Amino acid sequence: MRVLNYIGGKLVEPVSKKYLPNHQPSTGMVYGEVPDSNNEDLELALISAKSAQKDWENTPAEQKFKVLNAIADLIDVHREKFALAESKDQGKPVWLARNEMIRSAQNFRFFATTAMQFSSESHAMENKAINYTLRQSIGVVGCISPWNLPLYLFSWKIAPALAAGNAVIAKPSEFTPVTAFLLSEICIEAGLPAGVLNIVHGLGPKVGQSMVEHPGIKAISFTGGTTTGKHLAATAAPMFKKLSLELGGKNPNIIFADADINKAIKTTVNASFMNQGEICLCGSRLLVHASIYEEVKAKLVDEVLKLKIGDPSNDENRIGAIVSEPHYKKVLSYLEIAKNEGGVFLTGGEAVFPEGFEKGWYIAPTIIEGLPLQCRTNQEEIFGPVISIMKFETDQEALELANGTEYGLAATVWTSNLNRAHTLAAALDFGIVWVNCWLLRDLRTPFGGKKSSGVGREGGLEAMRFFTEPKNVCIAF
Ligand code: TXE
Repeated sequence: MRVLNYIGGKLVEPVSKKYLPNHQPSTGMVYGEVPDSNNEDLELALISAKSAQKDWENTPAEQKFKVLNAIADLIDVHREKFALAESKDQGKPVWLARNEMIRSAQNFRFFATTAMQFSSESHAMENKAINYTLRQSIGVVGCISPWNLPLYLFSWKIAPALAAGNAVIAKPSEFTPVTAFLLSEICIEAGLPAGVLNIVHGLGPKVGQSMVEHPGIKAISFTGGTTTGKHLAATAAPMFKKLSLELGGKNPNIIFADADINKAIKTTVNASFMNQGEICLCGSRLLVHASIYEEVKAKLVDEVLKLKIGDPSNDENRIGAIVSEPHYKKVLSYLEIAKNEGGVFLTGGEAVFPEGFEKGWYIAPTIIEGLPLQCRTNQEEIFGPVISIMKFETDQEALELANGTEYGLAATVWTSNLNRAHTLAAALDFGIVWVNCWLLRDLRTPFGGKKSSGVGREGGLEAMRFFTEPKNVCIAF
């Protein structure tokens, strides 16, 4: 399949006519190509975005609602096609891709209604004056998204950016471009005005970097690795560009002795290994109270050994393929690091070669124990089907272990003690805390992390605030 750019309302080839190979992770084979866009493509996207932006900003909210809603409906109509494409492109099981397509449509639907509801504040000064805040569109904004939840995270950025009246230049990951391409076809069908959304495919360090450097793009919403995020921040800072960065995590999943252990284990299997562990919210450090450590360990190992790995199109498989060869090698290198650090492997620890898919990139779900907090396995984001399990004695120790990395994205706490839940929720140094659940998402809530997990928040009104500039108007009586 040949992916095309979406510029000025049309599907177009890159100016250079150069393409990059696109691989199917489950087989390791090249099955398509993606534009290797450069500055010329970006300039064309900018011209089209700039010429469309004011009209889009001034389009009545109800009309914006209708178009964004139509996009959502069309994703629903084509859900199976999208899910199959996402699974083929990313390596995730199709059953999981189906859920993500539902949520991608929900993102558009949610921000369609937000376009209708978004309002600003006014501040009256007794008898002197009234202030009101105009929330104006920024202009042309950039959205750069990763390969782990391709359409879901792409739509999570684009929908609010459009709802807030901006024109968007978006770059999906070069590893997983296909559903963004299918989305561009849908945008045409839904009647999104030409130029309002432009999708430019290509390499992060090339066309992605140009987007961040370009003074014509006034804000960048980025989800990806922390190293890339740091680089983006340094590039954008001299221009005082508005930035929202959703970066990596090393999330703790804490199980106390008073928890509903069976429920905690069931959810922990998902929290650890869903999407091959390639979700920034996955709990990669399992912290268990010493009194239940052996029980939790045994039950968890039991459950994880039941997880089937292989062909993502087979609904019986819970674990699919790792997204790309470089990432596969990176995860395997961390297994070596863990071995060298003295980690004991309770499950997995190696690549898997399912029958008929021997050239694909599969790694067995891996549980490691016996490593201290201060080691690379417990400090660095691996972003694969790998977790480390540690024990603690006191609440204070659990808190110190949980907070003891440079990351601060999400923490999960399993307890039936209300006091403990509230105390920890307040003390955990994370942007998101789940109590007795994981990945339970309400799209209205702020989403994002602290420390090296990023700056800014997405979700609900936070996203609308990011994609608008507040202007105070003070009118004296
Ligand atoms: O992501 P990159 P990579 C983590 C995970 C993973 C690591 C590296 O630990 O192993 O990051 O993954 C674009 N200017 N996460 O290197 O590079 C790129 O094209 C502008 C966590 O594959 O961050 C893609 O569209 N853009 C994460 C996007 O950035 C650039 C999800 C993300 O790619 C660019 C993915 C540049 N200089 C990886 N360089 C999460 N938080 O969910 C790259 N890009």
